[in-house]
Amino acid sequence: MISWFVPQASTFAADVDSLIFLILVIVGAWFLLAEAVLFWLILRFRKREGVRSKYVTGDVKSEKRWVSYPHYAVLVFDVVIVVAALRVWNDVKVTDPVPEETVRVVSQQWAWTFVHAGPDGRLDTADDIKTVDDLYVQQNRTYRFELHSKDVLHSFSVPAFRLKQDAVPGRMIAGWFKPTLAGDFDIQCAEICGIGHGLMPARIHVQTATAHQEWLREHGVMPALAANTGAAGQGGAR
Ligand SMILES: [Cu+2]
Repeated sequence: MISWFVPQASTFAADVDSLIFLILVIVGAWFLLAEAVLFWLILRFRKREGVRSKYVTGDVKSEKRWVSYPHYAVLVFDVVIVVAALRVWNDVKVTDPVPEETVRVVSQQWAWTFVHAGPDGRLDTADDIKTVDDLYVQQNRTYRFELHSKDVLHSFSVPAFRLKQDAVPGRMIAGWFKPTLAGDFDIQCAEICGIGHGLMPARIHVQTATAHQEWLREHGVMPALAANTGAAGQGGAR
């Protein structure tokens, strides 16, 4: 249902959506039932001529059941939600797949800098490609990201991937994603980070293998050339 509004563009997007849908169904069903009972009671026991209201203390067992039985049912459904949530958590946060490439994501007030590994596939080498506010990745490739912040708390959020990770100054936080859908998707900061917080949108460009190779050829500096010219990852890649 969420995919009507935001496409599912990563391997775990559908799992996150299913979890949210499960919670919606369980919580929604209980909400509707509770409201129906509430309104039925209001109408059934409304004010009537000659009928005095009763003071119910709720300490009789037959009355307490109205609280305890629904409570037990809520606990059972809580367990269902926790088990489903832990399965998704385990897949997304605990068992990281082996990455095919690593990108560095650096947040600051108020922009995103991305460091691509370049043609050699390794970070911190002469052929790294730096871009600002545009992240280029290849479809169906597993990426590890290393998230940093230069100043305050930010949050790296890619709604189409169902991915959100806080960036904490002084720490490197790693995560992963595998884009499944080619296209351009929003990146937004999801943590209030100052007056320009709303002004730090970025884009992630998920490219097909051919298009991504083309992009690398256009922007990547071959290591040998970079060593000669000292042009390591300099500009031109926006
Ligand atoms: Cu921010």
